[in-house]
Amino acid sequence: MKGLFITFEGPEGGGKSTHAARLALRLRDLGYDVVATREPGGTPAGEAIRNVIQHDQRSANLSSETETLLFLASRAQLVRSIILPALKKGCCVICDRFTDSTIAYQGYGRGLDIQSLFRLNKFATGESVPDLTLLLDLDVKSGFMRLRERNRKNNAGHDRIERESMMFHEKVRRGYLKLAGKWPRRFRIIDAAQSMKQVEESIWAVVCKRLGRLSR
Ligand code: Z5A
Repeated sequence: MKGLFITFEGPEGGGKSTHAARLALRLRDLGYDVVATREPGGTPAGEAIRNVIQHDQRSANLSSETETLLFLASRAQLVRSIILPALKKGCCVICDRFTDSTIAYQGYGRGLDIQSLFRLNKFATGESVPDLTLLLDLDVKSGFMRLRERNRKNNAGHDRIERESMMFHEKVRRGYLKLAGKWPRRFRIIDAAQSMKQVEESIWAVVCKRLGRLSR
C-alpha cells in the first residue's frame, strides 16, 4: 500500500482527538494529503452505530458480544469505504481508535476471549494493520479529570462506556500497555501527562521518522 496508516489509541482523556486533529493540520500544512477519521464512526453507517452504542437509551443492556459486533460493523465499513481507498491513493490516514481499542476494551476490559477478538478484527479489516500506533498513555484518574473538565465546558455527560468503573478502565490501560509490548515496532507510547505542546512535539518526532515513503 502506498499511503501511511496512523492510529491513535489509549484510555480516556489522553488527548487522542486533540492530537489526531493537530497532527492532521501539521501534515496538511506541509502539503501531505491527509484523511482523518474516527472509530466508532467515520461513515454514515458508522456514525449511526456510534450513536446506538454510546447514547441510545435502548442500548443500556447491550451484551458485551453485541457491543463488540457493533464496533466491528462500524470498522468493516470504515476500512472498505474510507481507509483502504485513501491508502491506495497514497494518502496519510489518521484514525482516532482502531482494532486495538476492541482488544483493550472488549478483551482486557470486558473479559471477552482475546484470540477470538483478534480473529474478528481480521475479518472486519481484511487484515489492514496500521503502520504506526500512537498510544497516548495516561493514568485513569487524570484522564477522567480532563474529561470532567471538557464535559463541563461542553455541557455534556459521560457516555455508556465512560460510566464504567475505575477498575474497568485500569484493566483497559494495562491491556494497551500489553499490546504495545507485543508489537514494539508498530506501537509508540507517548506520555500523555506532559503538557499539550510536549505531547504534540513527541508525536511529531515519531511521525517525522515514518514520513519517508509518503509523497506530497
Ligand atoms: N471503544 C470500544 O470499547 N471498542 C472499540 O473497538 C472502539 C471504541 C473503537 C469511543 O469514545 C468509546 O468507544 C471509547 C472506547 C470505546 N470509550 N470510552 N469510554 P469517544 O470516541 O467518544 O471518546 P474516546 O475515544 O474515549 O476519547 P475521549 O475520552 O473523548 O478522549 P481523548 O480523545 O483521548 O481526549 P481529548 O478529547 O482530545 O482531550 C480530553 C480533554 O483533555 C480536552 O479538554 C483536552 O483539551 C484536554 N487535554 C488533552 N491533552 C492534554 C494535555 N496534554 N494537557 C492538558 N489537557 C489536555
